[in-house]
Amino acid sequence: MFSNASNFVQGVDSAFFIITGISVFFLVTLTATMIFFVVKYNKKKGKPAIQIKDNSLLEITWITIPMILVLYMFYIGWQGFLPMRQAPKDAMQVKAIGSMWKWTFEYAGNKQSYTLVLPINKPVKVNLVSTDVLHGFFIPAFRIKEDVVPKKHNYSWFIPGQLGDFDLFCTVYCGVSHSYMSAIVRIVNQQDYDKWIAALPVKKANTNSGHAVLEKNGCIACHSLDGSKSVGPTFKGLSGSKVDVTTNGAPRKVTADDAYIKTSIHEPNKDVVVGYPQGLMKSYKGLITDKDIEQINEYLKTLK
Ligand code: HEC
Ligand SMILES: [Cu+2]
Repeated sequence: MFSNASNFVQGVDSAFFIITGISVFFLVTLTATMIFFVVKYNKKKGKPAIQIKDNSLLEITWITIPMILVLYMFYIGWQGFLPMRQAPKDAMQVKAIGSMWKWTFEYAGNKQSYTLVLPINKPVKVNLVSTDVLHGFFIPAFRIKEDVVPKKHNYSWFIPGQLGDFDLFCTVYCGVSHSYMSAIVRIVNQQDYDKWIAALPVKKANTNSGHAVLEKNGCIACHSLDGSKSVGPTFKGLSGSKVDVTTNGAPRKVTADDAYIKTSIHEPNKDVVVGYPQGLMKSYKGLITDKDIEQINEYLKTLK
């Protein structure tokens, strides 16, 4: 249907090239005229300078022409932009969740993926959700860029027009590992898509309330539950274990009991786990209730 990677490529590119063309035209002609005048009316040639007053025709011209040009630039930009905010009602719906520092995509039927796989030539509406801070949903090849704002429902939509893998980036500096916050958008045939989505496992709902607290507060973005090393130490086996920490610059060993975990949440920089940087985790004091911390502790005890 389209020879472009998405239905927005043409509108964005023509606005870009026309505005660049007008800018280059003025840069070249104004610079050339300036150089020409500097030479032609050079003081050394002995022509005296004269004062020119009021020239209505000239003034009207230099107001009208730039105004038309600027309005024209606005018009073509607006034309490229308008369709981006009018998602078709029958578009397929996907949720893109931005969190420090990864993208997660949720499909109908509670299926979840870290690659955004989509069928070609089918309109898709991507609902943008952030679990923590401001992120930016950017697919350069599709000419799509939209803010992902916490507590606000934003969206983007497009029709993929080319098979293949495309880059998706976060454009908003969202913390230390912002540069790792990228994902792949994979455009496939309808049959391949149907096969892929059928094989994608349904996300098991974890009904544990402690787990819900960790998820709601974005802790899982930095702490894994399965033993793998992430931005912060894993939660697996943490409860009751011996942890090497640095307190006020001095190394010591502590037991990860309920009190230690509470302190780690309230004052993460007090006991810094060896091998991890200080200052990465913010204090959750006043953000998480004592009751929630109790639930976290109960849950961590189950992660053996
Ligand atoms: C931005 C990443 C990040 C987020 C989000 C984060 N943490 Fe951390 N956390 C760290 C890092 C890095 C450390 C290790 C350095 C330190 O001790 O300060 C750590 C240490 C800890 C420790 C001590 C772990 C150990 O092995 O001794 C606990 C407990 C903890 N975090 C709980 C939480 C909880 C609960 C949340 C959510 C409310 C959370 N963290 C959110 C990065 C994060
Ligand atoms: Cu981000």
